[in-house]
Amino acid sequence: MNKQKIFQLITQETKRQQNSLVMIASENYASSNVLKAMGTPLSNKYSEGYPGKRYYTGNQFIDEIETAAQALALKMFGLNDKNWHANVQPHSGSSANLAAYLGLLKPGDKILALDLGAGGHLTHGSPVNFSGQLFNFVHYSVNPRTGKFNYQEIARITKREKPKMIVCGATAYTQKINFKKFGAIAASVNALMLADIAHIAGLIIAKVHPSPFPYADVVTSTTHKTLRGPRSAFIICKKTLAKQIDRAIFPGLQGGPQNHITAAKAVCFQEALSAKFARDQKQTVKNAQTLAQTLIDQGLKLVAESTENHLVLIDCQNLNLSGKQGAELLAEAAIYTNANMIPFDPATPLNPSGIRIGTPALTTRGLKDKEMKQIGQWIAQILHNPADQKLRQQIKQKVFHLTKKFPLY
Ligand code: DSN
Repeated sequence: MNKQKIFQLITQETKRQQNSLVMIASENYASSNVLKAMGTPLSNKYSEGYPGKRYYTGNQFIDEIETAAQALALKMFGLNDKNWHANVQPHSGSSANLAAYLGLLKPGDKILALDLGAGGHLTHGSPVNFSGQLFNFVHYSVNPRTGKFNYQEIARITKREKPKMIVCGATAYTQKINFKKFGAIAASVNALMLADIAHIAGLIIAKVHPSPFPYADVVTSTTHKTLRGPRSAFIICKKTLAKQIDRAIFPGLQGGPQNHITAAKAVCFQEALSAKFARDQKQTVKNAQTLAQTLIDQGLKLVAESTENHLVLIDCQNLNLSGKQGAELLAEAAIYTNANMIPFDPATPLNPSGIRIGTPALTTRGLKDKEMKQIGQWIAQILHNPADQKLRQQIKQKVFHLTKKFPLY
């Protein structure tokens, strides 16, 4: 395939994003300035090490950029650099989590985390992931009746298992996480607490979700979900753990940092301090709640029957289709979501019973309650009428008209 074809495909993908409803809960649109920072000659530079301690010369400007990104990372969460430390070099949420485990624990140590099927992440101890292969993970789940955390039960499991670390954070949990309670549970057995806030970082910064600070010892996050930055990650830890975390990232897991991405993170962190960002995060939750209510009104069943954050999880078990079939039908109408496990799912991860739907990307584009109601009705119509291909084509046309009103870039 030649270069021209690659650029053609980039244009086609950009158009797909423009002409469709991006409702994958972990996706968002980075700003033009974030994209601009990524496409710069900073990508050419090697900078193994940390600001002021590099293995290559010529890093005077890179040092300034990385130091600014570290300071902004702390500022977003209202933290000072006397007690807290930011490492902005992790390439992904997965490497951030692995660095936290490898930096603070020994292979084989016991870690308590949320079960993948109940909304946890692969790096929270799945047996097919390095986390599950290197560490002794035990899991908590949600209450089967409510779909929500039962903190007393988590405390009971903690007392029984005595883990060295507790991980709180999720990829498909629709309720607020009580980090204060998790902190007390971890302290009761002297365990470290890791908060993986990849999905909810933006909501926390805007104060529409409780903060994991000061309860967590270490916090990991991606930068491209509600936070709306480049595809990457960061770690914030207590200052006392800084050396262990820094060493785990470099030279432990990674080589040279991606300096163009570090610059894009600094731009994104600056944007996250704006009043507009905070307004958008509030609207993201409001949009998810409007969407949830519309879906319920249209006869669909939601896990936990509500949402308190940016996503809803449809339980397809009473419909005549699996979550995967449902997500594929929605995609035919240019509504992009993903099939997802629901708690205690009797189906398999490849063909699970749930559909996860998020509002961050559409909120960034400016869609509000009125549009959410309309989209909720389209989603319900499609899921209630899986045999009606004409309906999906009609809705696709309507989606196209709607998206034209909310241009990208
Ligand atoms: N893939 C991300 C998500 O969709 O939640 C988590 O890594």
